[in-house]
Amino acid sequence: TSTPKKKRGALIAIEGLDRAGKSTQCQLLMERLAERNIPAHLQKFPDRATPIGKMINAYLSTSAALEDHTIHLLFSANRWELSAHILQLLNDGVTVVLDRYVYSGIVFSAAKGLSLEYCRAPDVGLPGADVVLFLDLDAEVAAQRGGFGGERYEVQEVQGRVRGLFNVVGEREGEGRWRVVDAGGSLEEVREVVWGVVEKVVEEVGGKEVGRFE
Ligand code: ADP
Ligand code: FDM
Ligand code: MG
Repeated sequence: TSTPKKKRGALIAIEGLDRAGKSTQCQLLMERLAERNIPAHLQKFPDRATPIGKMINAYLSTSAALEDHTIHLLFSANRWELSAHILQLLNDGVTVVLDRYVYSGIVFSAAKGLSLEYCRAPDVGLPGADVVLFLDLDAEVAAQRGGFGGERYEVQEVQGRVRGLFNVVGEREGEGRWRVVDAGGSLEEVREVVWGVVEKVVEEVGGKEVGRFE
């Protein structure tokens, strides 16, 4: 007799506008997963620690200028360079929580005028998120959460276009995968909505293979 196959981990993407509470909710989710003894790993994108990530950081902090396609491909390359590690974790039964993923990659570049079709192409084939929690927040409420930090896309005009594009991208993903979460509630309210979704997904992915972004 063979030992039962170990359940794989879930790939959970947290997306949303600036200051929607993504990083806060990722942290709260990691705590909840630990409480439930569910092994989990947090991966932030961009990962600014790698050599490619350092180039991205220079671009975002506006100390370097890069042509639009060039920086788009670097963001995607930053995901690809970590993809084997993410797959390994998932197959080892570790749930991976992503603070931004391909969806941010698509919409921020598309907001500059690159086509959606072009923007999604380099990410096709990456490990596919089992669920995307889109933290949706009114721009005015976001503005009340503190001023912009001065990074490249932290201007109202870009954020407005990005919000519309996130909705277009979400429609393509469909309601099964793309879950819109009202991010205007308290930390605890948002946390409980997020957990309600994640708990089920972690339970359900067990037997399924990791998908691919397409
Ligand atoms: P993001 O990673 O999406 O940019 P953060 O998690 O860094 O957002 O949160 C941005 C700011 O808003 C932080 O000061 C954080 O404490 C605050 N914040 C996060 N979630 C909420 C919430 N539900 N209600 C009020 N303030 C929040
Ligand atoms: N961003 C992030 C992109 O333009 N493309 C991407 O692929 C990713 C992952 O980088 F302005 C943008 C979105 C945001 C910035 O900010 C990252 P944070 O505060 O590190 O999430
Ligand atoms: Mg953040």
